[in-house]
Amino acid sequence: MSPASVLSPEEKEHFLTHGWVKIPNAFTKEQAESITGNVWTRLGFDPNDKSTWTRLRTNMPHHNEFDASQFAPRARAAICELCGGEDKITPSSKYWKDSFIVNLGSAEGEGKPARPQDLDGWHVDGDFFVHYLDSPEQGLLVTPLYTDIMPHGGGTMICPEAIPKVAKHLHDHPEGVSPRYTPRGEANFKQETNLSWFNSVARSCDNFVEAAGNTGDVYLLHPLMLHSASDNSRRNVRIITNPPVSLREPFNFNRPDGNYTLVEQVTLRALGKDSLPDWKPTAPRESVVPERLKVQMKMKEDELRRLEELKKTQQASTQQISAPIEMS
Ligand SMILES: O=C(O)CCC(=O)C(=O)O
Ligand SMILES: [Fe+2]
Repeated sequence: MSPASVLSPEEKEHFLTHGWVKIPNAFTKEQAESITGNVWTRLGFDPNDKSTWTRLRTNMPHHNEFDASQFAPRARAAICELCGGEDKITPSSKYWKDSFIVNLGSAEGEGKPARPQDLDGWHVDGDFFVHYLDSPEQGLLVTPLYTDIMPHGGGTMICPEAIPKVAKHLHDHPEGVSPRYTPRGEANFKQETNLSWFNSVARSCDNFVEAAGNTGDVYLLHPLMLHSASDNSRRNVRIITNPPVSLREPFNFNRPDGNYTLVEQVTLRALGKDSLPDWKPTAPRESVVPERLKVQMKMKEDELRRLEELKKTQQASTQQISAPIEMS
């Protein structure tokens, strides 16, 4: 028996039509703060002095992980439902991490939000594998909000209108494309330089949605959702993560019983097909080592040093307070 649906009929329809759905209040502000409490020490910035905010955006490494089914049970149940049940998802996908993606914006951009078409960070997630239409490595894109995000406050910009264009590219390239969508065999497949394919798709679109909301909201996005970091023109700290959901098996677009998962249904709709009996990858699945990992390893060393320094300062001040008063 399949478990009871956690998504309402309207939420399911919204996902099928737009490729995303927002689960409101999936965890509390207190829970968020219990995870983000040391973020400023980790960043090495002063929350009250913007001149110390020397990076617009930071994709941080992780120190801790926690069980999403306890932390945000409704979001976790919705993830399972969109992917066709818990048994379709790898066990490690249950764990969310404190690998924060912090958007602080820039002094020049304060009060001046950019047009979505002018953003230059458009991409589809999955910098660690060669992409095929049925790739299991990225089954869904998940975005929990760890701070309130107002419009123009640095919410991830998403482009539901691009899903058919992204799906067609993958359908037309069964030989696989690089993480930046260069087809295998073309120059730059191995040595990629920029996000030009994605950025030009975004420039051809008119409809964009900002993933704004309240602390504890969780956005669930189709894995082929084109998205970009946006300008945080308000400069209130914006913290999210993108916990990956990977599948045990590739997506299946040829189910004789027609029992497609909701994510598979979105892909098929985007291609204007009921099924894809003849489509299959024509080259092996392959992993890619992203540059991001090297950057994050160095960042983690720096974060650990700052956390250690803070601990020592706190210990020293506790000792001072509890030291006996010396009488002369
Ligand atoms: O910072 C954001 O809003 C988006 C980040 C993102 O898409 C990524 O790191 O892959
Ligand atoms: Fe992303």
